[in-house]
Amino acid sequence: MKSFTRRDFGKTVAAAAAFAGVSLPEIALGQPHAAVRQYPEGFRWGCATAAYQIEGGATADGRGPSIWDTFSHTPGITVNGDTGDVADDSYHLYKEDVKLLRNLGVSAYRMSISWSRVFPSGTGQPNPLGLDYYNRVVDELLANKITPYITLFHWDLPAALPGGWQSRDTSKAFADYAAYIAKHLSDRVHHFMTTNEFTCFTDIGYRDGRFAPGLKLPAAQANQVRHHGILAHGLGVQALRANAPSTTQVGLAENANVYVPIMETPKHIEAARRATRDGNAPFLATLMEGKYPDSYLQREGANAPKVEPGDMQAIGSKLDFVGLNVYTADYVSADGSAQGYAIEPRQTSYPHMASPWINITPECVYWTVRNVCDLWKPPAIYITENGCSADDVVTSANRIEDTDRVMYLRNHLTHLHRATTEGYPVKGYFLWSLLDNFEWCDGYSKRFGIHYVDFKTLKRTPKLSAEWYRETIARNAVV
Ligand code: PNW
Repeated sequence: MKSFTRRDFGKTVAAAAAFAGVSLPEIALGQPHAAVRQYPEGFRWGCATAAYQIEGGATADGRGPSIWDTFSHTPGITVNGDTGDVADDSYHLYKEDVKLLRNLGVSAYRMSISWSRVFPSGTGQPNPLGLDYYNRVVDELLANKITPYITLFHWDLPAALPGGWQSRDTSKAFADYAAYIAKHLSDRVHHFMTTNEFTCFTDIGYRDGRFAPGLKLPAAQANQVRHHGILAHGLGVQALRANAPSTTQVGLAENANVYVPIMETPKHIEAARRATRDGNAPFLATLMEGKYPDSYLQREGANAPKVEPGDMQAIGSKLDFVGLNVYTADYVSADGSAQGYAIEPRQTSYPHMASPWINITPECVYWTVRNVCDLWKPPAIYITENGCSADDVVTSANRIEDTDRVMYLRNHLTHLHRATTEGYPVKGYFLWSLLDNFEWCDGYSKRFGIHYVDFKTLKRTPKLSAEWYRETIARNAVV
């Protein structure tokens, strides 16, 4: 029997409409309705990765160890004892990865530099072979008309730096490293991000002990680690500005906690705004306001960080853009309390992606932009990461039909589209991630890529989500 097609359906609908004497809008007859979610001209579509998660080549050409090398090699830390020793071997296969980017049609690529590849001891003598690798990657991207966006620090702190982020000297070493990169790459790279996700390399690494270096410091010391993290960012901004052309765009990538009002009414919107300032007090709020919010200092009391003259001026350095990494959110409501909001409890039935922490909250991309813009009015915003893990299966036809990832992406880009129509200065979107990679403590057990990687052969295969993203980029609209 002949199957009933979409065209047949269109005819049936048209016939029914004609019978009823109504005229149908074009949309009902199978016209591409994506046009209603058209992104602004010049919107930048990209993919994101990070050095330790994709490069491998852990000891190649003089690279020094980072705290993630040490941590992942510690027995019992990562799933299956996985390490980033080989990862996707992008250190050797980078040309193949740039081809993947070109086939997607992206105009931008967010990548990070392994600090200990360039400065094996974190400071002092640079390793020219390490820098050469990034010269090759940047040149390959530019030859393919892809704009590089470079993150200077995505958690892989050189292991040789005494005391790591417990030491102020590390913030200064970061500034020297930033100056060196600016001197050598800013002729071709015009967008830099200082650090990636403060809470992950400070709190989770030094207070909770779940990420490298795996410490569980008491509050006063943990707050000082936070301070050194944001100080590194500030000194890094100054170093980039002093050593790169004045047109260079400087920002950061921050996983600001996101708060979505339970209903779009004035009182709940105000609750979400207040929660955004409180929930990001030690990091984004401090950077954007150039001082620690009073409420944060009061809350921390004697455990508040020690601040030296000049610190806050560096930390409050003006940014050209704020990059937001966003995966999920909390719902908040106005509750009449002094703080003005309550965070809604999460039911056990709330849906999530393969990583249990990615509760599916597609409104997060819209509200993170709106809350951040309403509070601090940055000149430009990028979504520097958005994406999800999924339990990908390779079919006998060698296809990966990751419809759940497509569902996640389509919904998030639909909500982000709204922010662009309301005039928020969203300039681009970087999908996490270009390819499956070393997902920190989850090792290779959680796949975030839109390209499947067979970790035995390192073969890359586009998933359905890669086809979907290519179509989205080609139309500059959600499809
Ligand atoms: C981000 N959490 O990290 C990182 O920037 C990426 O390196 C990482 O691969 C990606 O998100 C996916 O996880 C996070 O547990 C890791 O809340 C974990 C959390 C948040 C962000």
